[in-house]
Amino acid sequence: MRYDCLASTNDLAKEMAASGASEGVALLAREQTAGRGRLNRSWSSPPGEGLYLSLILRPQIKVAESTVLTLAAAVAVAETLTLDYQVAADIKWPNDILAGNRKICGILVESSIEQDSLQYAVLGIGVNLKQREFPPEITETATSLFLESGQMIEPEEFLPHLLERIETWYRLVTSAPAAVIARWQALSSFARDCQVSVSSREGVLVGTTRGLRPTGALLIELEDGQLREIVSGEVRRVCKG
Ligand code: BT5
Repeated sequence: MRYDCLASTNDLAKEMAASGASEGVALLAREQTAGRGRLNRSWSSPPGEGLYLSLILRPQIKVAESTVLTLAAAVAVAETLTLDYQVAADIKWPNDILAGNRKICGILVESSIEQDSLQYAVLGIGVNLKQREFPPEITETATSLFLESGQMIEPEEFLPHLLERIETWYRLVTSAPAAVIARWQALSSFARDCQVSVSSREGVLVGTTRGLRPTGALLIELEDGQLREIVSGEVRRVCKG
């Protein structure tokens, strides 16, 4: 379903999912006036410049496995950029796609939980495609497909490539989650031996990444050798690992 302007494709997708919309419904907006990131941060969504997509999914997975869904989406976006558009993409745990060390895509998975399982998940993906410049607060940290490669790609042109790769990786979330984890680790320079700081509600941890757990949690080895599993938080590279 295509819309000219929505507040947030994720908001409408959640409403539709809650009223019974079936798996696979895709919402695309040319512009978002209240595009969202995690923790209600905003997602800059100027008209026609980026892809603003939400997919309604009904995966048969436990709540504890839902991080793998985010990782699968990140793999799909990174492969689309790298293999279909020759833009070297990196993945920062769990949900940022970077190009040239700047953010080119953000992913926001929002789920509705019933007992211990997911009733539905809305997979929201924002990809910067045609931007030549960004609002002041993100000029230093954001980039677009155009800025990285000189290619002016329309959202409608990018969409089928992305959907095909999402389909492939989404199937594996339930049938072979280990394959998703392995591919994510192969595509991310943050997966192993990378010195990072992780900020979360519990404070800031500094350590070295030691790969992902089967649930998608990030393993960090602290300076005293202790291993910690990170299930949510903001990861920053401390220096090149
Ligand atoms: C994300 O959150 O990266 C998830 C973004 C998901 C956006 C999609 S668009 C379709 C769907 N509908 C929605 O309403 N949302 C989804 P987070 O990790 O919290 O990062 C947010 C931060 O990224 C902001 O605080 C800014 O610093 C930065 N940012 C905002 N807009 C950006 C952009 N267009 N490009 C790069 N960085 C951006």
